[in-house]
Amino acid sequence: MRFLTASILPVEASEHATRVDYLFYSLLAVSIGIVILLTFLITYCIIRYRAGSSADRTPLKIDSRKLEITWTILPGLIFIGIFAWGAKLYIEGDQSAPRSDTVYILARQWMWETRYPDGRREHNRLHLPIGRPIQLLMTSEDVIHSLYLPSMRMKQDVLPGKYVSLSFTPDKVGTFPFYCAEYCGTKHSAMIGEVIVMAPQDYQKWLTEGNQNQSLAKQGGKLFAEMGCAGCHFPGSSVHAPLLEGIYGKNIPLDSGEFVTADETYIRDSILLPLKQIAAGYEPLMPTYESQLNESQVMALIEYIKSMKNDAGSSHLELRPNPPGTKSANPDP
Ligand code: HEC
Ligand SMILES: [Cu+2]
Repeated sequence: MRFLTASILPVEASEHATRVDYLFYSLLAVSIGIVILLTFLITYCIIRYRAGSSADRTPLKIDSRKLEITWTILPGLIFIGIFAWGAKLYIEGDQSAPRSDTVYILARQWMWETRYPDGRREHNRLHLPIGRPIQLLMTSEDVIHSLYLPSMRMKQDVLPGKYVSLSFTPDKVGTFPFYCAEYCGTKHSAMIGEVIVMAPQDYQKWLTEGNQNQSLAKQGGKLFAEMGCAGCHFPGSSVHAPLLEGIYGKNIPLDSGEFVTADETYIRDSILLPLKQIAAGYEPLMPTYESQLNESQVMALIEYIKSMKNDAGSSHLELRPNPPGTKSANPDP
C-alpha cells in the first residue's frame, strides 16, 4: 500500500497505520465500485428508454421480493463487516502490548512535554525506537488537548485529571509531525511537534547520551520521602495506611463497596483528591497534595509506585485479594 500512500495520504509509520490504510482503501474501493455501477445503470437506462426509442416497455414479471431481500441483506452484511473491521482496529489501538515501553506525555498550553522512564524530558519531541510496542500515557495540566499523529493514523483527546493511553509500534525510521487537534487557546496552532523514530542502536545511544536526570521512578521515590508519603505508607507506620507495593493494576475495593483498578488515574486521584475514593478498611486520613504537587511531580510518583514490586510476605495484598471472577490486569506477579 505504500506506493499509494506516498501520494494520497501521510506516510505510514506504524503497523497500525498500514492496517488503517487497508480499511481506508477498501472503503474507497467499495464506494468507487458503487459509483461506477450506479452511473452505468443510470446512463444505460437514460439511453435505452429515451423518449421515442423502441425499447420494450411491457412490465417485467419477476419476483421483486427476492430482489429486495437480496439488496437489503447483501449491503447490510458488507456494512456490518466494515463496522467490525473498524471496531477491531480501534480496539487494537487502545490496547497496549504486554511488554510495551511507556512514555509519559504532559500537555499544557501550549506545548507537549515528553518524559521517559529513564528520566529524560523533552518538549514537542518524541523519540522512539523502531519495532518496539509503545504505550503513551498522557494527561493535561490545564484544558483539553488532543494528540494527533497522522503518520500513525492515531488521535486521542488528552484530558485534565485523567490518564489516557495510545499504543502503537513504529515501523519506519524517520521524523513525523504531530499536532494538537483540539482548539485549546490562542497558540493552539503552535502546539506541534515531531516523532523521531530511530534504529535501536541509535535510540540506545540517544537514551544514554546527555541524560543527567535520575530515572523517573527515582525522582518519584525522592518525592515520596520528601512529601512525607513514606511516613504513613510504611509497614511500621503508626497511621493505618495501605502499603503501596504491587498495587498497580490490582483491583482495589473501596469504602463505597465498589472496585476500581489501580491505574494511573486512580493513583493520581489518590494523591490529589484523596477523598474521592477511599480504600476499604481505611480512614480518610490522607491529606490532599493538590497545592503542593504539580502534575509533573505526580507523574514521577505514579512511576515510582508502579515500580514498587510487592515482596513475598507482604500482608497488604492478602488483605485485598482480587474479587472473585476478576483477573489481575498486572501481568507481573
Ligand atoms: C497522613 C498519612 C498519609 C500520608 C502523609 C499519605 N498518605 Fe496516602 N493514604 C493514606 C491513607 C490512610 C490511605 C487510605 C485511605 C484512602 O484511600 O484515602 C491512603 C491511600 C493512598 C493511596 C491509595 C492506595 C490504595 O491502596 O488504594 C495512594 C496511591 C496513596 N495513598 C499515595 C500517597 C502518596 C504518593 C503520598 C505522598 C504524596 C501519600 N499517599 C501520603 C495515608 C497517607
Ligand atoms: Cu492543545
